[in-house]
This record gives sequence, C-alpha cells and structure tokens, in this order.
Amino acid sequence: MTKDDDMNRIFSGIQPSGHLTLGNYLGAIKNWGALQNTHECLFCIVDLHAMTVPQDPQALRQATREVAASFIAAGINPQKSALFVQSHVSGHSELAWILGCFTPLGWLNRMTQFKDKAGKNREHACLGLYAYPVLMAADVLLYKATHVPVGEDQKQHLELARDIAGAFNRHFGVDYFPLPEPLIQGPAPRVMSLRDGTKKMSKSDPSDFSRIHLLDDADSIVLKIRKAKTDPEPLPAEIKDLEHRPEARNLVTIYGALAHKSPQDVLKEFAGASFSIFKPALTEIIVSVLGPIRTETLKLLQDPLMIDACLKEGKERACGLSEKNLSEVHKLVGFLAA
Ligand code: AQP
Repeated sequence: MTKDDDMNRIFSGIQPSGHLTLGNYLGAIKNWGALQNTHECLFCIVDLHAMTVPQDPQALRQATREVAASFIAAGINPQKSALFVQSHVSGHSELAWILGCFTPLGWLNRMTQFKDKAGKNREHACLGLYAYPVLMAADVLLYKATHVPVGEDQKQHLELARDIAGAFNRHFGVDYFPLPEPLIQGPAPRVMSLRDGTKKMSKSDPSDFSRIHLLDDADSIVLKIRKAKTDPEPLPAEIKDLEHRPEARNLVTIYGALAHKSPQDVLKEFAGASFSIFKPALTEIIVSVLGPIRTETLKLLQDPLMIDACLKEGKERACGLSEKNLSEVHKLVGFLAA
C-alpha cells in the first residue's frame, strides 16, 4: 500500500457541460496526446461535475458522446489510455464522501470558481457546486494519479486536492495518496473570451461569440473572429506593449499556440499590422487546425455504438484500479470488509 508502484500516472477530465471550446483544446486536450507516450493516462468525461449547474438530460447524453468523439479526434488513443465516463465508476462519488470528511469548510470557502459561479446567489447555490473541488480531489486520488494536466483556471482546485491528500495521509499516519502535481504546460494555459479579454473562454458563457467551438465550421469561425473585440491600435513589436490590451494579447497568444510560436515571435511577424490584416491570418490558422478535428469528430459521432464500446472498455480499466484503491482506503479508515 505505498505510492511507489503508482508513479507517473496522469488523470485529467473535462465536463460535458456544452460544446468543447478552443480553451479546452489549447489548455488541456492538445497536450494529452503526447502524454500518452510517457505516462499511464486516464482521461475522463466528468458528467457528475457537469451536474453542478442545471443540465438538460438529452443534451448531457449528447454532449458526453460528443466530448468522447472530440477526445479521440484530437489524438487520444482509447487503446493506450483509459477513456471513460465519471458516473460509470461509482468510486468517484464514494471517495468524494470520504474525502469530504477530511476537508474543512474554510478551505472550500476560498475557492474562487465557486464564488464566480454562485455569484450573488450564494444562498441558492447547490451543495454540489460548493463540494465540486472535493469531487475533483476524489477523481485524481481514486487512481493515485501523480500528475494532472490542467489549464491555469484549475490550479487552485488541484492545490486543494494536494491539501486533502495530505490531510488524509497525516490523519492515518500513512504515505498513501501521492500529492498530485499540476502540469500546466499548454501553449495557451488561459485562453480568454473573444468578447472580454479579462474573462476566460468558457463553454457556459451566455454569448456564443465569446468562444470558438471545436465543432464550429469555417464560416462560424470567420464570423466570430471578425466580431472578436479588439482596439484601434496596430499590433506592437514588443510583447510588453500588449500588457494593457487584453483582447489583442489573447488573439496573439491563440495564434502563437496554434502556430507553435511564442507570442513574441508572432509579433515579429505582425508588428505594425492592423487587425484587418491579423484577423484573417488568425482565422486561417484556427480553421486549418480545428477543421480536421471537426471532420473526424462528426465522422465518429455517426457511430455512437463504437463510442459507447470505447467508453465501456475505458470504464473496465478505470474500475480495475479504482476498486483496488478504494478497498485499501476502506481498510485504512476502518470499514468492515464486505
Ligand atoms: N479558457 C481556457 N483556457 C485554458 N484552459 C481551459 N480549460 C477550460 N477553459 C480553458 C481547461 O479545460 C479543462 C476542462 O475544463 P472543464 O470543462 O472541466 O471545466 P472548466 O475549466 O470550468 O471549463 P469551462 O469551459 O469554463 O466549462 P464550464 O463553462 O462548464 O464551467 C481544464 O483542464 C481546464 O483548465
């Protein structure tokens, strides 16, 4: 029951709370393909998390298959990595309960995502939204994952997962759960909204024009980039001159992430250019990267039985690990063997 036999295991997940965005792609999925070659990987469609805000059941089912198809289209190989749905592995909810008993409310009160999502309506926010980070800790710790690739927005939740793992280990005087490390390595760890460069691009933003979806066709991408908020100045030569121009900086970062260039190198190419020059170039590169992913996703979605079969196989692999770890946790906390 040590952590040594579980070195270098990756867990990461995405909520099927809508259509995946360019932010999900650049902050998370894009890096997952390469990680499969160096780590044992578990990639999860976290539908229990999606439920923390209201979901239409039919849309949730559809989005779950769509996310699975996009993962495969973007390079996740279900033969190499366990690709599965969170609600198919009951251990996530069970471990969340156990870990919740080691999580002081003071820690949860600091979580900025809860404050952002609950807004002024805090008294009416559901327990699930408040307890979201405990479930996220359970997702990772259930597999004793050592590394979690996430975008910058999830860093605080991952720090909490480390605190909870530490609290559990200390309570029982064991070195059982590894303290999971964030891997914030995406080329654009924080992609911002196209309407407001100070807000992150999000699936659930009320404005469709705030984001690019992985399934947007070329015409929609042209339109969304044309309408993206900018300012009247041309692009500067130096990155420091974008400090107070969040929308411009965001578009330059997106271009660089897709072209495998640093934002400074993008400026070398476009210094002095107006947005009427830069935006078409940006559109072209977005369409060239997302186009093939879109085509492949739509093709995969025509065969839902094949997607379900991949998810079933992933579930079996995930259950193999989670059942072993949960029975060890049961022993540690003092549950009678069933
Ligand atoms: N804008 C972003 N930039 C970089 N990374 C991002 N991620 C999400 N948005 C961006 C990364 O994608 C992974 C999965 O996110 P999620 O869907 O589980 O939850 P989220 O972070 O809350 O994403 P959304 O799109 O904002 O969902 P909603 O609107 O439903 O809350 C994570 O690794 C995240 O960092």
